[in-house]
Amino acid sequence: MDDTVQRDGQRADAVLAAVDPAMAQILADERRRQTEQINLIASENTVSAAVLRASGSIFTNKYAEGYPGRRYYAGCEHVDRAERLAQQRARELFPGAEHVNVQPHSGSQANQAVQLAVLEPGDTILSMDLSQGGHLSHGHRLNLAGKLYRIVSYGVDRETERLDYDAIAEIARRCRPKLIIAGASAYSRVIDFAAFARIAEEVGALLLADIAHIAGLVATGLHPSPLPHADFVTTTTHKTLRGPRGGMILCREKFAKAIDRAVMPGLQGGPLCHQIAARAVAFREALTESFARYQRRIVETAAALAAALDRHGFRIVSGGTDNHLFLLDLRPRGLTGKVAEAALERAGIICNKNLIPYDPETPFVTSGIRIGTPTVASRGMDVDDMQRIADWIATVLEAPEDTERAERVRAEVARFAAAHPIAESYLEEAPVS
Ligand code: DSN
Repeated sequence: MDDTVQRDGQRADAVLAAVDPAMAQILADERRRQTEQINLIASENTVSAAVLRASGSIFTNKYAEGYPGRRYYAGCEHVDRAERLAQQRARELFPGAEHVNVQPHSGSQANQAVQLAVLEPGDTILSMDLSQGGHLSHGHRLNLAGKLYRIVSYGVDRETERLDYDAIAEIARRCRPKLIIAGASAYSRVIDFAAFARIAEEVGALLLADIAHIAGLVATGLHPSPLPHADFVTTTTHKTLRGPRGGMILCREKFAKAIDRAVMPGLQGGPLCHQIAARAVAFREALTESFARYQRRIVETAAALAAALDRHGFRIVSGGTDNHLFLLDLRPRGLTGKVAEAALERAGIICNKNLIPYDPETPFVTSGIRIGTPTVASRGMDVDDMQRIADWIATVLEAPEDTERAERVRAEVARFAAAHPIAESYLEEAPVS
């Protein structure tokens, strides 16, 4: 990393420590936690110093309700440039996107905006059930979507634990949805967006593809793109895409006005200009060969970790993974996700308890854990390292209440993690654009 960047960072840390020592300590502790632990949360990642810098930039001072060239505030000339840059790079990353809105504060708000743009209260949404791998904002009963719309759910096949497109088509014919949502937070297999589009066309529904989890894979061709097929594509920018926290919508031109209105003033006021700037930086990084190599490493390490855990006798839901994540079914071990998550955390291995398909447990207990490799791949851990991580997981889950064992593993994990520092830069060569 450039010395100037390092000095700037140290100066900013010193200023924070002088103004607010309590918060400076909390941030230092969190930095140490992230450095010493192995993070297997499928939806998290570690951003570059450049993304972090833009995210914590002077744009946090600016109000910019509206869109580039059409703001409700003066002084927006530089915000306009930043937002246009983010839009232009998003179009390059996802060819075929006719319109881009980079303002949603989150993936949930991106999904809400699509719903607000094209649905009336009471309209029917067909989406994947949260308990089968879907997302809250696709229509959970306690989410706004579940309160405003009639939600009909699809899930995975009980035997294969994969999407069954004939079964989904049958449900669609019966419920005649106005919107079908394809996309998941805990599904380890390829999603056939073309099949979803055929179903949507047959029943006269619009199609929303939520690619929050797999956006990096889609951008680099490792997962089929929904773009020729879906009317709307939503994503977060902080998962496999490795940007700052936030959301984004891509859509057909004919929906551009409705989407922009739904985001602002429909759901939000001022955009988070600093996060839009950071998104632009992340998109620039994502347009490189090194990012494509990184995405390949995510997929390869996920497959290697699943295979190594399988060799330890764990049951992998659906038998494996095609993407960045997979679910372990802990019922054969007599464990719950809650117990496993806590035991692994004591050993410095961070993952989240997760419902598995047809789970008999509640969402707060669960029968599974979700494991993903975006962060470990960012830290340069490779396929060979996955055997070691699987061995640690197996050791801990053999005796989840054994705190001495957890302590021993924790020390080994911390040494290993420290040897794979969180990178300051991911650019191994010049961006392609
Ligand atoms: N909560 C996110 C996840 O962990 O998958 C989805 O928004």
